[in-house]
Amino acid sequence: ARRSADYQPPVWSFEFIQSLKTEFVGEAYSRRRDKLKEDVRVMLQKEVNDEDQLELIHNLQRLGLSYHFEDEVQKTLDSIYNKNHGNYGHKKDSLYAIALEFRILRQHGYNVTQEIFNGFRDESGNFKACLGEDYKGMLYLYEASFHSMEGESILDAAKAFATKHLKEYIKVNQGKDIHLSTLVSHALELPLHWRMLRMEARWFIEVYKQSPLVNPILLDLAKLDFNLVQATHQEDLKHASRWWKRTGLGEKLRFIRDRLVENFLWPLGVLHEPQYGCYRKMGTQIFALITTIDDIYDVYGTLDELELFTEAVESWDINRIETLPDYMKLCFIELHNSINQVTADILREQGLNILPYSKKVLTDLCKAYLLEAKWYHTGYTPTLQEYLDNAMVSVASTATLHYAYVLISNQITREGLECFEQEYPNVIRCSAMLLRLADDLGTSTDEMKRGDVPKSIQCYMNETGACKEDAREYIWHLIDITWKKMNKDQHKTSSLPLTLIRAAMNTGRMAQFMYMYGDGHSSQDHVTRNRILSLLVNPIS
Ligand code: F3P
Ligand code: MN
Ligand code: MN
Ligand code: MN
Ligand code: MN
Repeated sequence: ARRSADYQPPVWSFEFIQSLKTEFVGEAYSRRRDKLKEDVRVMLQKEVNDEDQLELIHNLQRLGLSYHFEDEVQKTLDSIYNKNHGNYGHKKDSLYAIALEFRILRQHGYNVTQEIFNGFRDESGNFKACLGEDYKGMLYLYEASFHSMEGESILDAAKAFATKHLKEYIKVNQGKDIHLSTLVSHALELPLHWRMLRMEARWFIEVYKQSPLVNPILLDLAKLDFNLVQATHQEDLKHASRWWKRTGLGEKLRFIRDRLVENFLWPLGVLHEPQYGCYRKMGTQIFALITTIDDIYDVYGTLDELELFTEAVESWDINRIETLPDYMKLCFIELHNSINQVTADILREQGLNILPYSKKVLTDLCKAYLLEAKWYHTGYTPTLQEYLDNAMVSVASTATLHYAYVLISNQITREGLECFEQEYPNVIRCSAMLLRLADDLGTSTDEMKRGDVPKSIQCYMNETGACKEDAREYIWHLIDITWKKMNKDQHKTSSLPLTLIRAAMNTGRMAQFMYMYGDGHSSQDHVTRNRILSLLVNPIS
């Protein structure tokens, strides 16, 4: 008997998606945006002290606008870094200002030491108790502490100290300063560094509107830009939805997750800027096909069928459809079609054949799926390490990032292509690990109910005898460590373009976003629905 996951039909119909439209298209709006951008550029030049400059850069980031000002921001940060580097001991700035400077500089790859916070610690090394009431300082110290690397004990202490005082603040001062309380609760739920950028921008624009210090020019630009970019996203989504409809996979394979819009959210979260439309359209195909194949391995397929599918992918021979059961044939052909199309585009444009690499990442993926299926069917529980070695491949981050790489690079190299095989560089490894750990936190309860291989939580419980709550806490601890490793290597992976490293980090953020309240990719609950409405349907007013 075949298993069933009882996935519900999609709530977003083809007709609804195709009917999406917005008034935010055309010359008049882009001219207005250009004018506002010019005003902000002048503002950036006019700010003279470091603190005000950094605060402006911080706001631009949170409002989703920094991509318009990359050169200006770089210049400003260069000058701040060159001026202050090495003299932190002499500066008498507030904790808030130091924490802000530290965070923004680290984010941009500058080498800033954790010792920058020494002035705020007493003789025994503890953060001075009197700082605990400086709530803005605590909030900024908290956010800064998530840019730490392994072994940075001052930052670990900073995180614990700030978290404690911010929790107290919420308990005692809730309601006194509504703006600050809102920011603090949001930060405690998930730090800025871990958040999905596009959703965060939408959220922050609403909060910024109510801010006592709102700058009307920034607010206008943020709203307009959000709406203009949303118009681009709607077109990308419509394009992807026409492809999905054409494949017929949603209608033919009733057991899969027919989740085109949710699959579109992944590439949207990975690279949302308007210029990556090509990646979003094609990337959605990859995410949707992978979700379909995952359901074949996890839910519907028998072990014998799964062996055949794995062999078909490895051979990349279209004639293999003869060996496959009917329900697999269409899926294999559509995988072939999409991958061959990407391959042809790149061969035409760059004269490079990526097929051997594509075949390899897909074969690795299917083999990882197959191993999980074997473990499930034999009732085997691996150790956590054994599970993770395979599960970081089966979560498909390496496969989707391979496609991100080939779809965004105009200079693909063999060295770059090799990053998605076996010896993954750290940023790729960490990205996969974040996706796997967050996915397990959000999906394993349902997976265990329907029958699936033990996931990280179950493996850990089995191995250590821990209870479920402790196991989940341990997984959060692994997420924390993984981010520290990511922070360390984010500026040191030279064979990959910076955009791809951003994509890897954003994949981690996207995972934490998708699985924050359960299985946001599959369940179609009100959380995901509302997010889709905010990101893709309703403009900001
Ligand atoms: C593989 C899946 C996902 C993981 C996320 C990856 C994407 C969207 C390509 C959606 F389809 O979820 P799932 O929980 O079933 O993955 P798993 O590896 O646990 O079966
Ligand atoms: Mn699955
Ligand atoms: Mn799976
Ligand atoms: Mn499985
Ligand atoms: Mn899962």
